[in-house]
Amino acid sequence: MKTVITFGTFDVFHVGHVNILQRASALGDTLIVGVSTDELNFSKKQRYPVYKQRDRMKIVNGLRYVNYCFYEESLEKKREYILKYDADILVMGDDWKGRFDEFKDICEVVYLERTPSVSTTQIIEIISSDDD
Ligand code: C2G
Repeated sequence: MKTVITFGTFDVFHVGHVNILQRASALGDTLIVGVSTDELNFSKKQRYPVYKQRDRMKIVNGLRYVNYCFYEESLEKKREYILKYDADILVMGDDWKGRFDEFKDICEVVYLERTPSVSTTQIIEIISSDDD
């Protein structure tokens, strides 16, 4: 039995998010997802997500590919989370390529190709430009 773990904000949930979760789940038997907290996001991007963490978690948790979700409270805790959930494979989109190679001593690290032409930032820009 293989456990896969992945992390993300999953704000303004879109097809790129579904694709990576679907492909991550296909690599193992159980998919565990760390959903970034609102505070973690603020510290990373200097803005709060559009959707609050509770709603982002509910959306991700509602997908049939996802077995379990938890809040990712700090980027520095990745090793702790991987060990806690006994993950065999860490999956991230290739925008993070190389950034998590340090965990290769405790699990397999796989970077999957991002879905082209869709991003939360781009959706926010389209919606806000419609308001003008
Ligand atoms: N993603 C993708 N294709 C897109 C957009 C996103 O494959 N068009 C992937 C990203 O590569 C990531 C996941 O979807 O693996 C979640 O993306 P984000 O919500 O943007 O996550 P991010 O803010 O990068 O948070 O600890 C790491 C962070 O929590 C990751």
